[in-house]
Amino acid sequence: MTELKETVLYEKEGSIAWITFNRPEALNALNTEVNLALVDRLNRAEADPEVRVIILKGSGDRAFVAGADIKEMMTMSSMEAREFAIKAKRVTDALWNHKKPVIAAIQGFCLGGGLEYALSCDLRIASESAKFGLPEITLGIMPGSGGTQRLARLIGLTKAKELCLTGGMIDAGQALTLGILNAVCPQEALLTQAADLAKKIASKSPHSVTLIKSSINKGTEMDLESAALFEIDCFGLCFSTEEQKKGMDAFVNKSKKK
Ligand code: CO8
Repeated sequence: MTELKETVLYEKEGSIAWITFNRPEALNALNTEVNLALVDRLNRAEADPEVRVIILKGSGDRAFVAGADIKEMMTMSSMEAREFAIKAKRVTDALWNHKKPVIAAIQGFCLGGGLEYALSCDLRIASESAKFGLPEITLGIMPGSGGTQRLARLIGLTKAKELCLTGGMIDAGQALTLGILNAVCPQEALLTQAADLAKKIASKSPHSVTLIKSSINKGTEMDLESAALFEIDCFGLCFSTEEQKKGMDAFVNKSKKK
């Protein structure tokens, strides 16, 4: 249990939960222990009503995550590799379906499983030094944690295929242009910029935030008609909240005072 605590750190600062991959000696490579610990930390953030936004980052300044742990995967049988990827899917599901938005703050290498986890977050900010890629093909394997799916859905088939089939890396500027990133900033500003974004979101209605995330993530997986109806249900639900009453009351009463 002590081990689990060390490979993924959890710190709460006001409304922000900072979750940190903590294997800098292995460029924060994802092994089974990290995957289990990460789900544990995400569950903890979900259960804490004070936490409104999560920021995911890597320790050290060389990597967010340089991929799944190749040393652990090297001797896996086919069935073990499948099991490993199923455990990783629990992480991407936990990020994607989390009630609270998750921001990936990325410095250095963001490769393979690291990029796949970042793609399962809601927003991504990177330092100018960040490097992105899906190098699995150079190891004789392929992305197994949503890389061929989430990346293609996010940036389109053409560039997603290029990245998956060449295994090449792109820099932060290219990732921004492709729509993988929300913003790029100098390394020293990365955590402050991520925290500022988190605070901006944390100042908004938590129910609206959850419903918007859910409407976008679930709706974009449906046909347009079903998605529009799902959005309508989410919209209606907003009217059951205190924030709707307060928000509209503040607007109307302010207008009356003018
Ligand atoms: N796995 C295990 N160890 C790693 C990994 C990794 N992915 N990446 C780096 N390390 C270790 C190195 O072995 C080294 O350790 P040691 O000092 O004990 O030899 C240490 O980190 C530092 O790395 P380097 O010495 O290699 O540093 P360099 O600056 O020379 O190179 C690179 C940096 C280019 C990032 C290089 O380390 C590299 O190419 N790493 C591998 C990148 C890669 O191929 N990633 C994809 C892995 S496969 C994958 O992610 C599949 C996901 C499938 C779904 C499952 C998700 C959990």
